[in-house]
Amino acid sequence: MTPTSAPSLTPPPTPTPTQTGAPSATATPNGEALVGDLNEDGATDVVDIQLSVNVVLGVETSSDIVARADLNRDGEVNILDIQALVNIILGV
Ligand SMILES: [Ca+2]
Ligand SMILES: [Ca+2]
Repeated sequence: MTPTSAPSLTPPPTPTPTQTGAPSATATPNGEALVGDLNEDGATDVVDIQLSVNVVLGVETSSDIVARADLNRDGEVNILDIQALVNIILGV
């Protein structure tokens, strides 16, 4: 009962994680969402401006609406986003 070969402790080949697929930050789940359509009623209009104002004032706290209200995607909703929304509605 003498072992002829010592157990080899060679580690298994380590898989190198190659995450080459960069996540696209601008991708929307469905391409139907209108930019600035905060209440998702299919139109970007004065109602959405009101919602945007409410978000800035802290009255509207729905996470979905707050996320959509950040039109320039800088992480906060402020007058710049309202201005961008107005420009969209005016077609500027
Ligand atoms: Ca709307
Ligand atoms: Ca913003």
